[in-house]
Amino acid sequence: MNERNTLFDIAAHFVDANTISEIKPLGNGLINDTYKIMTYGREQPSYVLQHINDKVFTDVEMLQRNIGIVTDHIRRKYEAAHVSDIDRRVLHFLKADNGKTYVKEGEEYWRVMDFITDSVTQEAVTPQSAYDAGRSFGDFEALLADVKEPIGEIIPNFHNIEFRLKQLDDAIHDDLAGRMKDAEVQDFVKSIKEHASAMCLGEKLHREGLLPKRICHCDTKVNNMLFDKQGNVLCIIDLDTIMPSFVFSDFGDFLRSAANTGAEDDPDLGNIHFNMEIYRSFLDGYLEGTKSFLLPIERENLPYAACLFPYMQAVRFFTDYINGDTYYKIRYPEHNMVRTRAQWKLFMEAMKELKG
Ligand code: GN1
Ligand code: MG
Repeated sequence: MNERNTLFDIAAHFVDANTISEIKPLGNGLINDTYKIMTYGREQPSYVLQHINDKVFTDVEMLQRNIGIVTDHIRRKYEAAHVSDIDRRVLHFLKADNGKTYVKEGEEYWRVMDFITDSVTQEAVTPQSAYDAGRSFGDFEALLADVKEPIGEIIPNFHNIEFRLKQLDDAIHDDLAGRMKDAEVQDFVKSIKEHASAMCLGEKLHREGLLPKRICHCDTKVNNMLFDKQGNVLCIIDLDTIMPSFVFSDFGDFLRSAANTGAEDDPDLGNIHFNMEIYRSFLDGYLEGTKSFLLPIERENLPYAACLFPYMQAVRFFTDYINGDTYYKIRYPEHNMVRTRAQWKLFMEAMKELKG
């Protein structure tokens, strides 16, 4: 069977196949493969078909249940508040002929959602869009503050820095790729350890009962928001990593990409600084969005969160480097080491601005 037929057959579990004119690739995500479903008589896509990466998201049933709980909850609140244009403000996943929001074909999992009309994504962050992002991710958490159903931890310990440091220790011990003899690697181990105890503050506060977990997005990037043609935020997308976490996840991880003046894997460390204008705009929007629930302990530690995420990402890239590059896709042999250096530089810059 060719790919066209396969995709049509899969889509047919969700929509009337006679209405479909074409199915074409959409976007460039690294985790899931995404397609747009075109139907007769419409210029814009009608639906989005997605292949779910079940190597990363091993419990697809939990994944789709989490997303269903969250999107239903937001929709109900919008309806109660008579928000206009709800179908463009919250994702909607279609039920397949098996009654679920996903199907399993062979060994592969698939899902379909409505395409949000007249929407665009943005890649660059301006102070205005940083404010809007802070407001939108803050609003998103506020909307989910009273979800009653349990949301599963879809990737256990995803943003637990103590766990990530333990993974690093294991990698150092196993030295699977023989990379531990390198002097730079040894230096990084030392530098990471020097900051470990300060960076584990969140986990410590949680154990002491002072810091709650809340339902967070856990992949806050500017390209995980849809905007209308006028540049207003419509909707938060990429809901796969929604799970209980500290609010630090959504705050810190957004700034890790948005406030970096260089690239995540910039080989030229001179490009990498921490942009305080973006930080302040995002902070303003986030505090506005979360004012109904954010505790003082959370608010006071937002600068810590902005330092924690480059640190955690450096630890994760570095661990993968020592393990011989098994998790992140790399484009060249030293890529994970280049990423480690770049995230470490960003960590140092954030520390200088926020803790210095
Ligand atoms: C992965 O593929 P992407 O960019 O959505 C990773 C994030 C990292 C990011 C670093 C499930 O996200 O946690 O911050 O790479 N997602 C997962 O670029 O591990
Ligand atoms: Mg993602």
